[in-house]
Amino acid sequence: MKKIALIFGITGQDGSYLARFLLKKNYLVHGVVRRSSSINTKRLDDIYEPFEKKNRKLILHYGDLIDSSSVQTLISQILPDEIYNLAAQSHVAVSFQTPEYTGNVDGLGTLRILESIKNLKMKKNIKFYQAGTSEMFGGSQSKSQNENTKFDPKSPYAAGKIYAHSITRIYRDAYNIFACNGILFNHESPQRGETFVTKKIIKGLVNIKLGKQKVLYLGNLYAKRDWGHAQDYVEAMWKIVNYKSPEDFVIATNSQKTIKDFINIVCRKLKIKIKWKGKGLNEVGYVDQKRDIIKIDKRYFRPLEVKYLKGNYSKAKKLLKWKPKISLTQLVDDMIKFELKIDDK
Ligand code: NAP
Ligand code: F7E
Repeated sequence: MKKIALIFGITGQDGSYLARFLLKKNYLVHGVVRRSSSINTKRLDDIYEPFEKKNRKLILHYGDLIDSSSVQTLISQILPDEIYNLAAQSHVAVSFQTPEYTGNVDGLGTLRILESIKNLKMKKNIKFYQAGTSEMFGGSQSKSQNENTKFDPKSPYAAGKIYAHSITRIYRDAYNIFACNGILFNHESPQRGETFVTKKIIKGLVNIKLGKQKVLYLGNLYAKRDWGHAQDYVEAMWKIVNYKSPEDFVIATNSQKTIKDFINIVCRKLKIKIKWKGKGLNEVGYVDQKRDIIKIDKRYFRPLEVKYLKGNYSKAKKLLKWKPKISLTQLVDDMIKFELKIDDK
């Protein structure tokens, strides 16, 4: 019999990759879509199946993590084998502007799903995956972070995710639910949201290369991140849910770069000969002696910054036999190709 998966957050970057991954594994995939005034299923266009089609393999439903009635109704009607909670207000900077909403979706949203799973336990043992984040380590001073590293959140987003992480462990222990946390470090792809820094840099520099944009404005260039590819990371989610026992896993690449390193890699790929001068808010990236193409805008700094993240995925490597397959330079190539193709249309 086909396994049934339910994905909250199917319209996002990871949701769109996970849906494809599970369809390839012959799952029947249900996904929850938030009502929006404009179409928000763009990332699913090529796998979308119209309502009238018989034996659909991908079925979309309206729902919202802040509406417990829709969460309960969907879970009890679908009775999935596996639930992946990827839904979140996922932008760290925006979480400072919408802290209460972020806590409601990212923290309490997880509780709403777990309550439904608990209440249905007599009917079905539903497995649960919670999308945790390296942001929970925030101000960690450790050289690298693993499952035993102490949390030190630096944003309302990270605080909401720590609530979700903790409540997932509590429901696992208290009610014997197969509930697991992935603690994923940054992962990107052509489908990355346009306000995250990798996509913003690649889109901006491609536009500058094509003469469509003059300057790209950014914030802190010196934060260090551990960047992987979303395609690799959704495979890890599935492996976590299908491991013999419910556990928590760090998923990362074990390497890190600054934002400025990332810009330099993209410039090399695009054959933009960037040079740097100045410091702090006056730092600029320039070409042709004096044409500034990167400038700093203090609007993009956060009230608190997470300066240093570098994962250690040893546990996932040992127990799940998982490791990242796509390198950072391949990721950059993939993202650049996507931007150039879009521009051709
Ligand atoms: P994303 O592209 O921002 O997608 C978030 C998804 O959540 C979208 O489908 C969004 O719907 C949905 N959503 C937002 N609020 C909702 C609500 N109230 N009810 C139901 N759905 C809602 O994020 P992502 O990069 O794919 O990340 C997936 C998950 O992993 C998120 O939980 C994120 O916090 C976490 N995470 C991401 C990373 C990373 O580097 N990408 C790393 C660690 C953890 P719309 O399309 O309508 O906005
Ligand atoms: O920022 C700096 C910024 O917004 C990365 C989410 O998926 O990964 C993501 O969170 C760094 C930060 O990602 C700009 O200050 C400089 O230090 O791409 P980002 P994030 O905050 O790391 C984690 C793991 C998640 O869980 C989140 O959901 O880049 N930065 N200049 C900038 N960042 C942005 N967005 N825009 C700038 O102009």
